[in-house]
Parts: sequence; C-alpha cells; structure tokens
Amino acid sequence: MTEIKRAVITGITGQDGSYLAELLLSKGYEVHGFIRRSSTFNTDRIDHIYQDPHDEKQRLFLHFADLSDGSRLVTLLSQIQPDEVYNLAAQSHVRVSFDEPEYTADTTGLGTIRLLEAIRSVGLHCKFYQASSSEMFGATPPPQNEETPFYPRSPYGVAKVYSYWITRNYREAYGMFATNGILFNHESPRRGATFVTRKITRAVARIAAGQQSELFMGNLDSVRDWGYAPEYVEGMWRMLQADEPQDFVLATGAAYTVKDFLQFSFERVGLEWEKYVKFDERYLRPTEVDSLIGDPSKAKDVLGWEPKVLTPQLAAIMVDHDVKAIETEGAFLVDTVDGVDPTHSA
Ligand code: NDP
Ligand code: GDR
Repeated sequence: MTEIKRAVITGITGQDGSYLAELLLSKGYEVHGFIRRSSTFNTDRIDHIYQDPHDEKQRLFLHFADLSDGSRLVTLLSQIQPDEVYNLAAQSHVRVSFDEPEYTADTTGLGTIRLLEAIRSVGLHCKFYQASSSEMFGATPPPQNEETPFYPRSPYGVAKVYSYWITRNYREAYGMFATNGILFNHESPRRGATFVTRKITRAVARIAAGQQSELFMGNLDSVRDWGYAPEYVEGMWRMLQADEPQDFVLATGAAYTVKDFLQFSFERVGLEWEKYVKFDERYLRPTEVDSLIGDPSKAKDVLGWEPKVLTPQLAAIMVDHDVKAIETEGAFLVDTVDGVDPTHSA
C-alpha cells in the first residue's frame, strides 16, 4: 500500500489556498489547512470541500494558526509531520501594505522565517513552497525572469523579498528542499473583491443589474500579466515534485493594461467602460509598479507547465461568474455601499 502524502497549506482560506486544497485532495493527499481565528466566518472559499470530522475517510483538517505565532507552528508541525508545506498566508494587498507596513512585514516577511524555523527545529524533512511574487521585481523593466534583479516598490514587495531570500538561505544553509514560486498576478472568481480585476468584474455585474452607476478607480495605465489561478496552483505542486529545489516564474508572458481589463469586462455585458469609470486618487499608491510581464520559459522547460487561459478569457470567466452570482443571490452577499472596501483605499 502506498503511503498517503500529507500537506500543510497556510492561507488555505485565500484564493490560491482554496484551489490548491482542491488539487491536493484530488491527488489523494491528506490536507492540513491553517486558518486564523476571526469573529466572522472566513472559510467561504473552502466550505464546499469541508469534511465532517466524524467521517472516517476525512482527509481535510483545519487548525487555528496565525503566522505571527511561532510556537503554535512548532506544535502543529510536530503533530502533523507533513511531507509538503505550502506557505501561502500573507497580508497580500499591495495598497494596504502602505497603510499597515509593520503588520505586513510581520506576516508577509517574518511569518516565513517562523515557519522555516519551525520546520528546522522539529527536524522535518519536508518540502517547502514559498509564495513569492512578481512585486519583488517592482521597478525593474520587463520581461522579468528568475535572473531579473529585484527592486520592490511597496512594503509588501520588500517583505516578499525578505521571504524569498530566507527561503533560499535555508535551502543553501540546511539543504532543505525549499522553493520559491515567483508568481505573476493570477485571478479567478474567488479573487478578493479589492484586487483590481475582481473589483472591476463585480462592478460590471452590479452596473449591468442596475445596482451601481459609477466605479471609482486609481491608475489605469499600469501593465500586468494576469493568468488564471487554478492553473498556477498546479504549477506550485509541480515545483515540489521536481528533482531539485529551484525557483520558478509562473506567468502568461502577455501584457495588458488596467484599461484593457476594463474594456474586456464591460464589453462582455455590452457596455462602454468610459461611461462608468471615475478617477479617485485614494486608489493610487505612493509608489507604483508600472509594468510586470513574466517570462515563464523555465517553468515550461523544467516542469512542463504552460498557462492556457489568457487575460481576455479570464475577464470573461470572472464577469460571467459575477453576473450569475447576482442573478442567483440578488446581490453579492457581502457588500459595501459602492461595492468596494469600507476604507475606500483598496
Ligand atoms: P489571499 O489574500 O486571497 O489569501 C491570503 C491568505 O493568508 C488568507 O487565507 C488569509 O486568511 C491568510 N492570512 C493573512 N494573514 C495571516 C496571518 N497573519 N496568519 C495566518 N494566515 C494569514 O491571497 P492569494 O490567495 O491571492 O495569494 C496567496 C499567496 O500568494 C499570498 O502570499 C500572496 O501574497 C502571494 N501571491 C499572490 C499572487 C496573486 O496574484 N494572487 C501573485 C504572487 C504572490 P483570511 O482568509 O483569514 O484573510
Ligand atoms: P497588485 O494587484 O498590486 O498587482 O498585487 P491589484 O489588483 O491590487 O492592482 C493591480 C494594478 O491595478 C491598479 N489599480 C487598482 N488596484 C486596486 N486594487 N484598486 C483600484 O481601484 C485600482 N485602480 C488601479 C493598481 O495601482 C495596480 O497597478 C497583486 C496581489 O495579489 C499581490 O499579492 C501579488 O503579489 C501581486 O498581484 C503579483
């Protein structure tokens, strides 16, 4: 009988964590998700895969653990004895990282060292995946690949650079199978509502339904390389199945502006974006990342990973989902006055 593989996912309640949990369960893994305690339910994205603890065949287990709490990480890892650890938890919003720089450094940066130290001190021989980001390239012009120098432009980007290097350091110092996936923007119907793509597609659905008349946005000229999240979590898994621990860029290689994404999304419901979108400087960042376009050649050559969904199709998938959600729910279940975040900064 083959041993069941055991994986830990931090950030399992996030966009990527939920898709990765589905993928690993479909591959027969036992999955342990770390979630943080909240006064409201934060498990919406994984409720559909929740398994009753009374079920003898249960393979999804949830544990309270915050990346700010190192001793808890030690306790859980020594109990679980995982084969693979995916570190996806982070304060992941770039604009918010300017409001909360210290908290972002603590979770997005120091959280990684707490997890790596927990693995080392427990003496685990597990593989480790770090959710690194194209935001680390920041002001360095595209195309960006594994050799491109970092020039982060936000407290978030700086914290991710720390996590990138500490992951490499543990690989080199202790021989750990520790890998950085340097992922460019990837989106889906599960994308958080304050990231630009989902903010747009939710607004499009609301405008089409007559529930909203304006959409306030920041810089429409930035260039991004938007891929489809379910394909990117497959890439994460492949990185941990490689012969050696290495760092990989995952991207589509195609470039679009925020304006392009607006156009694809509004066109999907037969509307012109220019009639609805208004500028609001609150959505600008003190320093912007102008252009991120990834070169995923290494992932293709070594891992056989290739993205299929490109940005125009991605916008269609997300708009269709949000239009349907409004038709079935009447309105989005969680909503604020104009469909954006309550602080009006993200
Ligand atoms: P999300 O913001 O959707 O999810 C982040 C997850 O981290 C959530 O589960 C959140 O919990 C959890 N979390 C936040 N703070 C803590 C903490 N202090 N302790 C424990 N858990 C915490 O991000 P994505 O799924 O989009 O991204 C996954 C990872 O990949 C992140 O690290 C992100 O920075 C990185 N990344 C993302 C890219 C993208 O385009 N999506 C591109 C490159 C990197 P809760 O649900 O309670 O908020
Ligand atoms: P990003 O994603 O900063 O690239 O980080 P986001 O969707 O927030 O912004 C993309 C670009 O759109 C511009 N923009 C706006 N952004 C938001 N959120 N709201 C607006 O109203 C708005 N108007 C214009 C931004 O200025 C920016 O240029 C994401 C996160 O998932 C990170 O965790 C991840 O590491 C990177 O992608 C890769």
